[in-house]
Amino acid sequence: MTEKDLETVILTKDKSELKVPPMYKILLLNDDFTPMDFVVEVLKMFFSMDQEQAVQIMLKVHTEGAAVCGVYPSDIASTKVNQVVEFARNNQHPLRCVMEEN
Ligand code: TYC
Repeated sequence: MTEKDLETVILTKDKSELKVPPMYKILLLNDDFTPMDFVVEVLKMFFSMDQEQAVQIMLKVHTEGAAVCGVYPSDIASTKVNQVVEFARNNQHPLRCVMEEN
């Protein structure tokens, strides 16, 4: 048996590797111009909601000013925000979508 065989290898993880990644809420914000049906389609397309859920969240935004439509890690959240805003602008709607740390 060599000395190497007797060595005890201790694997440690850096503290940063153990932390859960920060999560971000995505919020839709109300405006006076984006059609309700368009917002419902956005919620179904980008946040995998069914018709009923999407209508509920859209109405919450419409009456309260904003609502959370999902919670994701940073890179997924920023990709979704960009996709939603690009889709809205391509359809000439001023819909606002933002992310904030949970
Ligand atoms: N307030 C808009 C209207 O009356 C509807 C709307 C809902 C707009 C949600 C944006 O994020 C929004 N047509």
